[in-house]
Amino acid sequence: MTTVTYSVPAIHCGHCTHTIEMEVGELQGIQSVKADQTTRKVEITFDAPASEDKIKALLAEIDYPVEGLINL
Ligand SMILES: [Cu+2]
Repeated sequence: MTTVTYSVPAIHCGHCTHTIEMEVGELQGIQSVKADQTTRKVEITFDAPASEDKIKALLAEIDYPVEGLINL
C-alpha cells in the first residue's frame, strides 16, 4: 500500500474536493482519497492496479493537474 500527497493548486472550493474524491475513488485499487480545500492538497492511499501515473493522468483529465509531490 502506498500513500502520496499531491499539491493540486486548482482546488478552490468544496465542490473541487468532492469531485476529486469521487473521481479518483472510482479508480481500481484506490483505498482512500482526502482532498483539502484549505491546503489544496490531496492525500491518496492505493494499491495495484492503481499507480501514480494513472492517478496523475486522471487528475489532469478532470482539470486538477498535480503540481508536485509533497512527500512519499
Ligand atoms: Cu471548486
